Amino acid sequence: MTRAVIALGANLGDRGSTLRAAATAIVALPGVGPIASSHEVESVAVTLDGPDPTKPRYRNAVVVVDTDLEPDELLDALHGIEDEHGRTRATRWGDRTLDLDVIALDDRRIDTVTLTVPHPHAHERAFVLAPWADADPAAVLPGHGPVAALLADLGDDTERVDEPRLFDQQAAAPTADRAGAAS
Ligand code: A4P
Ligand code: MG
Repeated sequence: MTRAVIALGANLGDRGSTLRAAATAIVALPGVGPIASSHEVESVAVTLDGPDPTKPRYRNAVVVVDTDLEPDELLDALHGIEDEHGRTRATRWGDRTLDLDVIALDDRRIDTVTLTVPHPHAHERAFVLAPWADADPAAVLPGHGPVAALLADLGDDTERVDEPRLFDQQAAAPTADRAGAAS
């Protein structure tokens, strides 16, 4: 069983509904079970040229799940959910209805043509770190350290959206629970 951290993002369409539907679809995948989820945050679109206030703003969120899928199976399943929400891939870091990124898989390091884990930009993105720390305050980004400390150093430029978490919290302290279970 692997604990997987998945970041959700959208800046086209009904972003909140899409993130909620995607979170529901992720935990409904065979071999995937819910652990925790964040509230949504909003932030300016980051493009390959930097932050761009003329682009539609993003909604982002994070879900934490347990899975017995292999990493490439999980990625394929996430691409399937993106496709169901009309995702197109015209421009790298371009506008999108739904983006699902694998942020971490336990403390595994993966670097293949199709999958890099931990996600190479996670440590420098408040729109990933803020919802991750919200879902799991004790989370640690492998190779970088505690997520809450990374966010404090970086500065949080996201705005919390006044809506419930993507799904009900299953465990109060996802990381602490796991540490306890392992000892
Ligand atoms: N891939 C490799 N590693 C991973 C991983 N850990 N998770 C490969 C998911 N995919 C991974 O992704 C391209 C390929 O990356 C996939 O086919 C997969 O095999 P893509 O989703 O088609 O393209 P992309 O998302 O445009 O590129 P990339 O480099 O994944 O961009 P990011 O990192 O997803 O950034 N601004 C705000 N405010 N909020 C955002 O959420 N997101 C992006 C996209 C840019 N700006 C943003 C946001
Ligand atoms: Mg992506």
